[in-house]
Amino acid sequence: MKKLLVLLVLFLFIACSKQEEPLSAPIRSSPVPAIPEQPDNIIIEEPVVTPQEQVEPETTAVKEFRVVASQWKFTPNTIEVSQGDRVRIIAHSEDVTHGFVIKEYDISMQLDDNTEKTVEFVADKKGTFSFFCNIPCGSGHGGMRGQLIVR
Ligand SMILES: [Cu+2]
Repeated sequence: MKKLLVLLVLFLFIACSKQEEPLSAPIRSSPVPAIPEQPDNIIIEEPVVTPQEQVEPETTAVKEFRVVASQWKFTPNTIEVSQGDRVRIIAHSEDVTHGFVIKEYDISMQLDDNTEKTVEFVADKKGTFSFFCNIPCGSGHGGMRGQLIVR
């Protein structure tokens, strides 16, 4: 009888300890695979975001123009942009000191011989605007003009 009782107690003890194992086992196994899966997903999503960021600078790209001033003209003498464009004008003189002025955009640069000057602005006003030399540079100074066209 004692052996039977000992066996019964042992059986119950084993039965009870087996019930505890399945409870603790899933808790340990489930968080372990879940943690590496999440960082993997985040890493995969990040390169997808990067190409979208590369698209944005294209739409807000700067439209750059290089203007050469010389007696008595600007080359090119017409600059065409769209309203809202960010415009960069890099200008220099090939000979004597000239000016580069667009009154409506508050732009005024003195262009000394072979020294580049840069101005950047947003073409927010539509229309045709004259640019001209405002520094007396010789007999043709008065006709030294060009135009900025904002469509
Ligand atoms: Cu001039």
